[in-house]
Amino acid sequence: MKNHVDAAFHTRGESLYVDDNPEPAGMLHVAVFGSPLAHGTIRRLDLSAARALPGVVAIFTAKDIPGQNEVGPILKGEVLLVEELVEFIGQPVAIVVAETPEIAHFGVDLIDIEIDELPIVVDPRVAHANGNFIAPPRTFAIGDVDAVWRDCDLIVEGQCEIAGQEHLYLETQRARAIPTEGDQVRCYSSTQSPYAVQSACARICGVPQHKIEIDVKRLGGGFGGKEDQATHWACIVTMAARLLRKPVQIVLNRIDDMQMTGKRHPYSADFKLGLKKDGTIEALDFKFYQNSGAAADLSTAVLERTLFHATNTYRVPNARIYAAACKTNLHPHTAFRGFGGPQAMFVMEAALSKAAETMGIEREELQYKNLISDGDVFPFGQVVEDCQAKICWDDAAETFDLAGTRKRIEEYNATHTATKKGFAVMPICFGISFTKIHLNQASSLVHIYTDGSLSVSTGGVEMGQGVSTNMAEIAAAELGISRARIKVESTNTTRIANMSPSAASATTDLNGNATILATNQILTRFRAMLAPELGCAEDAITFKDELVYVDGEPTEWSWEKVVEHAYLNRVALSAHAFFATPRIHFDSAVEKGHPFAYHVYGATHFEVTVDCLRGRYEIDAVRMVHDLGRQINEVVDLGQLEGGLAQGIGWMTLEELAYDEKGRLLSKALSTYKAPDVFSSPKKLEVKMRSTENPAGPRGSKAVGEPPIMYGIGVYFALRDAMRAYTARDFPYDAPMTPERVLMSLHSHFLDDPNAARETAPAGEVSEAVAE
Ligand code: MTE
Ligand code: LUZ
Ligand code: MOS
Repeated sequence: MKNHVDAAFHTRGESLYVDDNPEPAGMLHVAVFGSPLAHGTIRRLDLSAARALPGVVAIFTAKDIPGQNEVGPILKGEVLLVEELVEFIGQPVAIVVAETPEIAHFGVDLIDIEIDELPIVVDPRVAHANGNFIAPPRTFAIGDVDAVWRDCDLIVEGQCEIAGQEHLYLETQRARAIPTEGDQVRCYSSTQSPYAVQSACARICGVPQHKIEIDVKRLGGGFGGKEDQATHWACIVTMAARLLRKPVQIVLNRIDDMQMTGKRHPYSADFKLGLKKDGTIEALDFKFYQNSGAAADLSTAVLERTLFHATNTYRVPNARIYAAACKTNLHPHTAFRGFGGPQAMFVMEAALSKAAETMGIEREELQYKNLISDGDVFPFGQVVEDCQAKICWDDAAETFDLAGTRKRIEEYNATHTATKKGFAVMPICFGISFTKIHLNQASSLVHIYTDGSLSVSTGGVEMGQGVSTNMAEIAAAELGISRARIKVESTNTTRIANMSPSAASATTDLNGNATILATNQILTRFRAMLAPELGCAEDAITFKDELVYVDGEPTEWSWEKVVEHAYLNRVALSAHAFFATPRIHFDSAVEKGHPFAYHVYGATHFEVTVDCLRGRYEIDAVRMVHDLGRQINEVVDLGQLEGGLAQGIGWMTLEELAYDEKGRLLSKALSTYKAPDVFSSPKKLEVKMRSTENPAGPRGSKAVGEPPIMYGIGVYFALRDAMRAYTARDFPYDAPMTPERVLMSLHSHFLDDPNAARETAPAGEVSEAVAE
């Protein structure tokens, strides 16, 4: 197996990030003054004390913006710096530029503000009742929901509260801007979206886009948090660099980063699910209340993916899915791995769970019975093709002995009263393609130098997910040469124009396909050049193992000889190519279409043990079968599967964003926000990577970035399964299932009725749990 191309640099600490390059002379530093209140109008802003601080070079507010004060990625109306109205705590109001970061932060502390407070809304249902939307709500529908309820043998209803999630990229938001000639600026940004940064910087500075160059070598993690929300910081330093004619850098500290930037959207949801006696799903009616935060950001696109994934991997002939982006006074929530899909799938799994509990059967019986297959239709009109849902489920059931596991757990639970084991299967089905159709485009620029080494530039941003490794693998395989010959360049707006964000798990698909087109242009030229030399037809020539083959027979033409020959004969050694995903379309007037190039599938088993007296639990085992198409690099894929799983488990079990009613984030440091670590990882992890051919992916591969996070939902239902083995009580479908929530779910009724405790927890059980 071959490593990630950055592996050696990373392990030696030699990888360079934005602020690791040597500081340009005279570089200045920025700290941001954010609103102390969540909603109100600024009455007075006093910058005089900060201005007087030695070492403070300038303070800028909205008035100083040379161009337009506008950074909205989809909908307009999102300001970079507050003009009068503040809408969330931490919203940037003024920027202090100083000789050192410390002085800049001192300067921020000296700013005085008075705000006339307005009513603060933090609950999406309240915003919904007030009609406070980011955009008009949307509904996806199929069949006739209202007509079929009467045919259902069982109808279950419920409500879910699903928490958000902090991205917690190791590298906080940062950018460095360097003025070049005239009013031009080069900006190094930790962004997933160099073109979004370029266009926003140009708008803020009031200059044409070609005056702004954005360069991105790599990110210390993005996870969606830098798909759009890296833009603001890059704009701030680019504007300051242009105004002051000096290099300017910003590096957010962790607390500012957590307070000022948005997270995974919390959702509140209502579900109603109708089934036949045999467990077949007849109908569902879901309502999603997305907590969008104070600005649109990407919320409408995230909401769209919630609508697309509400039925997860199940056949639902009659469905009505309503979703509203509700405006609240929290930081604008944004892209996060899965992009609204995970929240939707959680609700579907909760509805199935409630149905199974009501019917007195295992959840997996209902799941399996309703898995989609070829020819079924998603509520948005796309017909299921090349379906791997049952294949993955059956593979996991057999490989990991589903029946045996259930039996083992039943036996354990029959002989233990205070600790209980639980089990759940989490099947996933995730659509690949940006749901905004126009974003499904990419380009690639390939240069071959005369020594046979290559430089590959694409719009793909390396954020740890391995896109540079994949680009190198793809180019090497297409040209039939060693990966060692290839260098994948930084992502730069002067080499690749108008690139889409590196997101939607589609980066390798889009940029890999563009790279294949570029390398094929070069190979076509080589064939035309070599055919007369070799006295053969062009299509008899192939390239493999750094050699030219004719009709499958090796020749004496090595890669280096071909390249040198091309150069001397004035054959172009560079190519630029463009790729646009074929076939996809969507009509939002009727909410139907074929938005996804294909789907990714898998099924994962979770086995947990819960200490039902203390609320603590352990994840005994996670066993995954995941569908990857023809793999490009197994190490990269495994890293994505394990990393996504861990992140999903964290979201569902530990990570709790606490806000007060004033919209203040209480958990804004790693001392109060618990992230998953080696202790919360499953004690046993088995991963089976399924390799099949995917005609829609580059070299037959499938995207892998986001889907595995959704497996994490399984741990929630495994915990619930264990808790239900302890008590037949019902408890809400709210996430995350922290140990505290386990404890309170099992025992909080004792607070109302202390006698209940004695009835349900005999002395013997207590000593058993304490002994363990
Ligand atoms: N893996 C690492 N190590 N770091 C990241 O920031 N982001 C995730 C996923 N895996 C991320 C990651 C998200 S949100 C997405 S959309 C994809 O990677 C983006 O990359 P891809 O399109 O190449 O899969
Ligand atoms: N970003 C985006 C995404 O702009 N559109 C999408 O469909 C998407 N999907 C997943 C993650 N990011
Ligand atoms: Mo990922 S949420 O598409 O950056």
